[in-house]
Amino acid sequence: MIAPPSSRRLRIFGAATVVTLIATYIYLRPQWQFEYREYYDGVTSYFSRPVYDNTLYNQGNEKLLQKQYNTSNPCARFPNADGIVFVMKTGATEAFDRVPTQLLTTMSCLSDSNFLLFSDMEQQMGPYHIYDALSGIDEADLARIGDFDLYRSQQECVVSQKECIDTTAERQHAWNLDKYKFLPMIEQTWRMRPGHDWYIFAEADTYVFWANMVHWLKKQSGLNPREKIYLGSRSFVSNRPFAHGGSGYILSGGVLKHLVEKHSNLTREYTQKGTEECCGDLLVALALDDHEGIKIRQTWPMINGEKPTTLPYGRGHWCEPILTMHHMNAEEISTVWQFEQTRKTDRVLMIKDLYDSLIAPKMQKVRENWDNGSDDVCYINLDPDAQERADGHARGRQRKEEEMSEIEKEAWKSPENCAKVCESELSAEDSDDKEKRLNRNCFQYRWHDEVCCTSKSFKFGEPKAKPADDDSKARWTSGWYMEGIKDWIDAMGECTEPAWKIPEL
Ligand SMILES: *[C@@H]1O[C@H](CO)[C@@H](O)[C@H](O)[C@H]1NC(C)=O
Ligand SMILES: *[C@@H]1O[C@H](CO)[C@@H](O)[C@H](O)[C@H]1NC(C)=O
Ligand SMILES: CC(=O)N[C@H]1CO[C@H](CO)[C@@H](O)[C@@H]1O
Repeated sequence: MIAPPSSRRLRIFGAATVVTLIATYIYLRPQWQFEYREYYDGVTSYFSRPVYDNTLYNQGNEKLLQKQYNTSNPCARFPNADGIVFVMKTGATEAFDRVPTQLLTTMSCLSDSNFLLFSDMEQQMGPYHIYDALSGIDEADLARIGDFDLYRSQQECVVSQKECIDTTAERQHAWNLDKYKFLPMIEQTWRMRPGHDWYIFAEADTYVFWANMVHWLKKQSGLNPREKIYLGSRSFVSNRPFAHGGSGYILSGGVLKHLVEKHSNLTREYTQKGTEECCGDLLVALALDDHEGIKIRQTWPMINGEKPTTLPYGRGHWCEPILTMHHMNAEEISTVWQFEQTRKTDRVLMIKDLYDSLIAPKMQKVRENWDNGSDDVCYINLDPDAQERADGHARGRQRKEEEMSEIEKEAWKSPENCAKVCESELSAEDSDDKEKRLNRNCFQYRWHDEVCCTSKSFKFGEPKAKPADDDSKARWTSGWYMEGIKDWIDAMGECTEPAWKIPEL
């Protein structure tokens, strides 16, 4: 049967239309996709609004912070970190609690070749790989040394670590395992990322101020990375100095190259030493001393073990730029990142800037059930019972009775009496002498159970549990002498130049 001409024409036309449509589709497809993407991006950014109210913007910091947080270009102010490798060490029992926030904030502008993640187990976190620092430990050592038991139970876990390991109960074991990671991690770092200028080693609760860090290492410090250099915040274990690990420490490419390439037995040697020593950061110092003959150069307070709420603001902690902080929980990391992102200035970030923007707006005269860490000078009821109840640290910081003023003698009696100690110290109106104003010794106090302690710096501190019975003696009361703090800040004036620390031996 032959179809009528009209229907045949229709079929030819139909076929031609289909071919044309396919050809047009193939031809236009990339553009369509591209346009679709742009349209999609426009829609998401319209609906998800990358500009928010800045939750840190408060009465008291309006001049310092932007009212809004524009999240659309987080890396705009991020420095060029070429030549720097950042190595973060964590543990399988904590990695998922701490690392994701770091990746979302401080590490979000580092390129993959700029950082490495190490733990005591190989894990994958989204697109990021966490390497097992202990993978190269000798089998015999693993079997022989009891500290590796946790390492094995982590690997034997067939569900998530949280379901196998009781993190609180295993805290000490996790700590004991931690020290064995340091030297193998240093070796693997050089093998995986050789030939860079600087290697920054830190932990998952360390905060790095990247703008300051890169500026200082590359431009300000005058340090030559081809020399053998070891920088950090100095601690001691039985008189042996080392860079405190949690604050972060820095090795030059020069020393790392020599240490790793010239000494093939480091992991075995310091696994054995690990059984005799407390901590891995100490082992690093021992290895550098034994094999390279170098010691830590003190870089504190720029490399710092405190955080905004525990920093002792005052002399030596004001115009100094800050490079790192420690004991930062995930929320605190996010907060400080947001602070860096919403500052109104690009000027070098000094310790005073943390106080001005994050702490000052929250300062008040008194806080109940609060510990502000006052512990420089203490006044305790001389009654033997009260002396017995006080902790050893406070007892050791008591002023001699014959050196006390009348106000100081009564300070232990109540929080109000304790507050008078700082108030009685020379105030601004009493002196035009700037040096005297800067030398103020009493900024804050804490009272608890007939113990009054004061501090020569001002710190914010943290809540302290309310006592079970409503015994007012058991309550922790903290207070700040706001006039004294204000007077000291006025006497300091503006920090015209950041007080960069020159690392010293
Ligand atoms: C947010 O930042 C982006 C990129 O820097 C800019 O294009 C945009 O205009 C900013 N938005 C607002 C509301 O300031
Ligand atoms: C490597 O170090 C271990 C532990 O200190 C030691 O027992 C061993 O003899 C060393 N091996 C070599 C080849 O030096
Ligand atoms: C800010 C500060 O130093 N806080 C301290 C308060 O006191 C406790 C001990 O009770 C310390 O652990 C904190 O570091």
